[in-house]
Amino acid sequence: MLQVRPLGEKIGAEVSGVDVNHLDDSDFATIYQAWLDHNVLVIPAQTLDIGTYLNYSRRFGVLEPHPSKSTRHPDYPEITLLGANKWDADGSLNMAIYRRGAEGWHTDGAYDAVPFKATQLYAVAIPSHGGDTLFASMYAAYDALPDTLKTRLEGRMGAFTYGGRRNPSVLLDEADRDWKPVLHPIIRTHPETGRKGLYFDPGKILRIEGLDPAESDALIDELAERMIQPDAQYRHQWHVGDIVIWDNRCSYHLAAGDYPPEEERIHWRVSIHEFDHV
Ligand SMILES: O=C(O)CCC(=O)C(=O)O
Ligand SMILES: [Fe+2]
Repeated sequence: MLQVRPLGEKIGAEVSGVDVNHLDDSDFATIYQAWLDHNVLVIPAQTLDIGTYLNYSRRFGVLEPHPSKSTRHPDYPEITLLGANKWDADGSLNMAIYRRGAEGWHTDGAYDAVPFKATQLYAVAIPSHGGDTLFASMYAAYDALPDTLKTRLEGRMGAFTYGGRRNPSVLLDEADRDWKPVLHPIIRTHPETGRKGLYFDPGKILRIEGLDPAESDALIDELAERMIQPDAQYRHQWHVGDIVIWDNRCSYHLAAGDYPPEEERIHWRVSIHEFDHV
């Protein structure tokens, strides 16, 4: 019997009693609603091959290959391999691969005109310790903003790009590094739940439109301090066979980036867009 158990007070839930290879529409609808309600959904102990994983992922939306071409699966471009090929030819640890997602709290896809709705990971190999993923709620970040800041941000757009104010990411091919900034409202209404969240990513935002550069930088620093609410976090400790899906429209996440590098930590990762994405 399918059961949904909340993991944190304001974020995270675990689904048990299912095999995602054999899910009828009604059970999938329960899973989808639980995901909307809890932002991050964990389904442990699943046995999948790439084909069945892709089929299950497509029930959430349209899969698109990640812009980082070098980390795509060679035969399945929609799959990004996390943690694969982390040793460079000279034997040194490639930090961009080992610490992917660990440089700061972020939301995936803010560099796209329409950010992808979800990211889903399936755990293929997990180290003996370390390597957790942390999640936090954008709804809670918005709710906790002082009213003066809510008013100041209402209607303001942020300009986002891959790599943000730092140098372009080394995970991109040279030819893909000239990224055109896109605009998103900083206070974003979730298209399915109708709830407001603080849509923000300190590593991808370039500026807040309409402010002078110093004011924009100061506000970005202030928002970075306000993203994470202690009572609206969930920390996932991985096991092989876990599927975890998060909603990039209402949550932030961070890879702990601290596992023993000589051990394997491999995930199959997919980016999931809205069904009407073109
Ligand atoms: O490896 C992880 O724990 C998460 C990495 C990440 O940020 C991502 O896949 O978007
Ligand atoms: Fe990420």
